[in-house]
Amino acid sequence: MAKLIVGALLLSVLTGGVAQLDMKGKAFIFPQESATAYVSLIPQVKKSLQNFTLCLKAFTDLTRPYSLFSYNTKTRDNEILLFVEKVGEYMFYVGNSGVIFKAPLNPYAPIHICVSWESASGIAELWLNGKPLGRKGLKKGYTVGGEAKIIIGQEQDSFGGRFDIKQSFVGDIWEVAMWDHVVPLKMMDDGCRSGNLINWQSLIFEDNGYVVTKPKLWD
Ligand SMILES: *[C@@H]1O[C@H](CO)[C@@H](O)[C@H](O)[C@H]1NC(C)=O
Ligand SMILES: [Ca+2]
Repeated sequence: MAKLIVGALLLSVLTGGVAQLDMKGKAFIFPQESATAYVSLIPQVKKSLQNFTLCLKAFTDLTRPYSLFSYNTKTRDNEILLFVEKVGEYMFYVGNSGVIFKAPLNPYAPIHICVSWESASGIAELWLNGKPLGRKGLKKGYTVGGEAKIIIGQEQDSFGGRFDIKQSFVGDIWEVAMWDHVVPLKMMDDGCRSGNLINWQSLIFEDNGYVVTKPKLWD
């Protein structure tokens, strides 16, 4: 009985709207264009990063620019940002510098996107749907700050705010995972849920505005 109660407590709200949940099989839906709907993801460990890997799955039919993942620190905008400029053009920012990866056009299909970055070489590698889109270099020698606001659904132009409705995400996002090291993306076919910074199966988050959680529609 005691164990059951502790389990139930862990699954419920922790503090101030922050929840920790196993999101396996579920997705966040951002059902309407807005400048107010977003999910704030809280990492399992707060630390600065010399290397990282980030994966997520998403579906949208937007053709305008939108943000997939926005990580800002107090002092730097776009510390980590995954942004779609237009259909098939993925912008990846570290320390407010960006590189672009161009994908074969396949609009209106769900995507599985993974990106890694290594400070020592500055090499960023981006994979889409299990296929590499190449490697580019940025911010060699840089360290990503650890005191961050991590937001999906909106693009931050300040620390946790200044959203632009015209960069908001409309659609589904699921299986977000983040690691504090470079994970070989070749192996990322299905192991996309248990990052040591963001773990979809033990997700610490706070949703704001019109965000709905439902069973995922796609693998
Ligand atoms: C980052 O990766 C490099 C290898 O590219 C490694 O030498 C270094 O120790 C890593 N840094 C951290 C903080 O894990
Ligand atoms: Ca920004």
